[in-house]
Amino acid sequence: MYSPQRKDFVSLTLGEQHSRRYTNAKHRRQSCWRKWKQLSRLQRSLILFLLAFLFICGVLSYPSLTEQWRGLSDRSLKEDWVETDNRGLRPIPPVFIPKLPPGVVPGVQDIPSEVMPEIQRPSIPLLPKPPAMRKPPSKRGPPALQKRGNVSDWQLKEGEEAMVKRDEDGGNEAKTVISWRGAMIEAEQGTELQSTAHGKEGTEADAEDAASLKPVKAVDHVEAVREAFRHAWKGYKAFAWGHDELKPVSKTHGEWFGLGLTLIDALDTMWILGLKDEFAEARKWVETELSFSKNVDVNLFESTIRILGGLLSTYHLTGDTLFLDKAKDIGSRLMPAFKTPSKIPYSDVNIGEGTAHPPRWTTDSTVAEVTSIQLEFRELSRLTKDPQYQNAVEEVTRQVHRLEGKRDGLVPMFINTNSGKFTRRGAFTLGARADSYYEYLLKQWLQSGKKETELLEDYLQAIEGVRKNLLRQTSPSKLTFVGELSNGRLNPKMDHLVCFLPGTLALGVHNGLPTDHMELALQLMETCHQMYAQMETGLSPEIAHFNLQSNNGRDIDVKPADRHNLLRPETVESLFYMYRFTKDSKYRDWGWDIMQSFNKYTRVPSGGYTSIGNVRDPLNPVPRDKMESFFLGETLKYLFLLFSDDNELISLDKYVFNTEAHPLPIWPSTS
Ligand code: DMJ
Repeated sequence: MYSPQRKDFVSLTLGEQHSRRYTNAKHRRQSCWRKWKQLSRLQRSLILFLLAFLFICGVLSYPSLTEQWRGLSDRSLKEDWVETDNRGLRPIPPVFIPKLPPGVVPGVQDIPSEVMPEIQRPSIPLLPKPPAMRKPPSKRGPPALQKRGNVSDWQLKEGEEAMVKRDEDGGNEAKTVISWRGAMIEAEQGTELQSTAHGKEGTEADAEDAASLKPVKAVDHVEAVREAFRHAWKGYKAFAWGHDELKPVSKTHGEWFGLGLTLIDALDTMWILGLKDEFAEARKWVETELSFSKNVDVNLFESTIRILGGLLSTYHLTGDTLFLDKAKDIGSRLMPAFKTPSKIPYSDVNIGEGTAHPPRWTTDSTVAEVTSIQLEFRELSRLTKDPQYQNAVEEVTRQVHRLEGKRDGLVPMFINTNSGKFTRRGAFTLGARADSYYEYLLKQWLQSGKKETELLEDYLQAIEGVRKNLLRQTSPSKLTFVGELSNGRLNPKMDHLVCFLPGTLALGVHNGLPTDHMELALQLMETCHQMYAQMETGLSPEIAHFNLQSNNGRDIDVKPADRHNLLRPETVESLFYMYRFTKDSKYRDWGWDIMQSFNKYTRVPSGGYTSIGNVRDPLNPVPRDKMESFFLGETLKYLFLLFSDDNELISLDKYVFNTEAHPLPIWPSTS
């Protein structure tokens, strides 16, 4: 019953619609034709003439029109590129852009702060137009195997650091090109064969800088380190003088404790490098400006190893009592940290108020932190003849020595300041939070003349604990590494921090410990070297993951979150020890490769060196705009000592380096 009706209804409706449309169109065509016919001959001729004229004009102007259209679409593409690849940063409106000298590519640091609105002051420079580019060459494998200078192959022009931002896993497909004026990217910017001056900003300072970057002979590596120090110091002096850290890309400073951390950390380095003028200026600042009478929270460990350690070592090297007085001042101000129920110190001290406290979220302290302040406080007691410092830190050593919860001499990472016991047991590492516990067992034993056998026993047991629980070899190349243990399961990852271990092991062997420690040191040194050599920038990541599967090709893998490099010293520190003890020149070669990579990927033209965010991308290493104080305190010092032929320069039979590379004397046997 219903079907025929529905069918009729539908076909009727469609027919109506179709016929109406058809009729209308036909009707319109008919009325146009009728109107045309109604026009006079003259009118029709005029219209035809006009149409013909318009057609000819159109044909003649076509090329220039298309040119404009092409220009328009190119511009919008470029604008899109700036929007998307600027990581959310908008281009500076033209009204804010000051006139720059010809040839200067504007970057963020070129824009005076008074005309730069806050919102437009990013830590990464603003991106100028993309250059025409060729597809970049594939860069895989150790830098030594790569053709040097291939950044320049497709660089736009001198003065512009053109880079291709590649996909996260290091693939080499070109996505975007960015021009970056942060850390140094110029081809062959290394100190070895420095043939071109950067000097892009055309300033006097840059001209000076270019002069200081004259070519150096490959053998003259100590001079190259001095030059690197001067360059870093130039940035610190210009933009961060008296502050904790230089932010070299944004040309400003960062504050941690507000105590001139970089300056103090660098004092003995300047002395060792023979940089007298720089040292004299810094000394003046310590004399006239440095005050610890400040209402400020400082971290006990960091201020002990960097400030107390730096002042004590500078006192020893120079004999200048100014530094001893300052050391006494900061040392006594740190003592409230030990006033805890267990005598295991709190992590933080207010050096102005004389109060101390743990972090807000826990009453735990870090094991490495409470066990790596002993060299400094013991030395302070020896110099001042006041036993309170030594007593406080040795109480911590005694407690940790007899504490339950170790695994074959390996310590957990946390200790509670109320109970004095290890907490969060079950995780064991030679990396962050435990590293310098092991280092200071050996070094305290050396400091006091190899008499404290309990320290030695703890050290030897811990190394056996490492062998038994943490040591593995990678596939396919059999690189030895120290993994981490978490509730009985081995995690095949190693912090760059662990690279202190080859040097410490070698130091032990030099002082009569088992020779198989040296075998382990040699193997671990090779692994730490590979952590640099296998990265595209020649710089190590913060953390490396190692391959244990026999079917997989790469020994070392780096997770995206671990790709940064903070200019850390541990590998060059170990290279220094290994070279001193073996005289094998390969350690110098490895150190030199690292030095060149620092110059190539982390050097900032206006002064200073910066941490970077991605060691796997030489085309965009991502400057993090921070020069850690240990770059001057440790990294450059160890590099200098590695290249120096003078074995008596900080003799390892007379000095023991604290964990921030500040040499403290080995006590004479009578003291
Ligand atoms: C330095 O402060 C010290 O070397 C410390 O022992 C570990 N961390 C940094 C360097 O990486």
